[in-house]
Amino acid sequence: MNSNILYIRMKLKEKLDEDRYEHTLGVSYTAVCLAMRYGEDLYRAEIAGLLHDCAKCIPDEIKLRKCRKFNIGISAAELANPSLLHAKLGAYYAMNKYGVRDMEVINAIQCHTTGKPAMSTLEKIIFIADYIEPRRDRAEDLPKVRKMAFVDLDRTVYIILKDTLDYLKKKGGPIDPMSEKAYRFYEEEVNGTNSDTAGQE
Ligand code: DGI
Ligand code: FE
Ligand code: FE
Repeated sequence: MNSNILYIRMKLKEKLDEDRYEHTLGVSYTAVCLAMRYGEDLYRAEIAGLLHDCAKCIPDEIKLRKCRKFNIGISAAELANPSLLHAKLGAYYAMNKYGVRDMEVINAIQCHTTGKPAMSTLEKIIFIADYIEPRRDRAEDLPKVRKMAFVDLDRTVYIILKDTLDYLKKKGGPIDPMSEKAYRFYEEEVNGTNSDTAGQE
């Protein structure tokens, strides 16, 4: 087995609580399965899945402090809900603490919580794997979404964004404008036409 993967797992076991570590393994293996289905590099998917939540268990106050220290921009939505910063801070740590040089992997970690318009295949895979991995039990429609993930990546991204925004609106929490942008993009992608990406996949 690749020593890099073993090293990353060992470090994550120290940094994450037990449930988060289990979730991390679930995302990693689910991402690998999706990579098999969609012809993406398996190693990249495994590494991105392992590291996507590497900054999740850092207390919010420290997340804010670290982001300021490392000059990571904090948006209004992130200031209102610093938990969102685990994605950007996680991307920073993946690069600077875990030695990841592959920008595709870094980008997939960075956008895994909100999504973004026109995601790459790897970015979509990590975004989806985070939602459907076996330990997840949050959403009611998981069986449908799990099946859909192996049929149509864009439609699955759209359903997840829609469900997440519906949930956040019901809950009354602040919504990151990037989630809204991503939703509008994939709504158009699935239900209409996006001229800049038409014909992809
Ligand atoms: O880190 P995980 O729990 O594995 O999953 P995640 O990174 O997708 O984070 C999930 C949380 O993020 C969930 O409670 C919904 C929330 N979230 C996603 N998009 C937004 C958001 N929260 C806010 N405030 N605004 C968003 O746009
Ligand atoms: Fe996360
Ligand atoms: Fe996660």
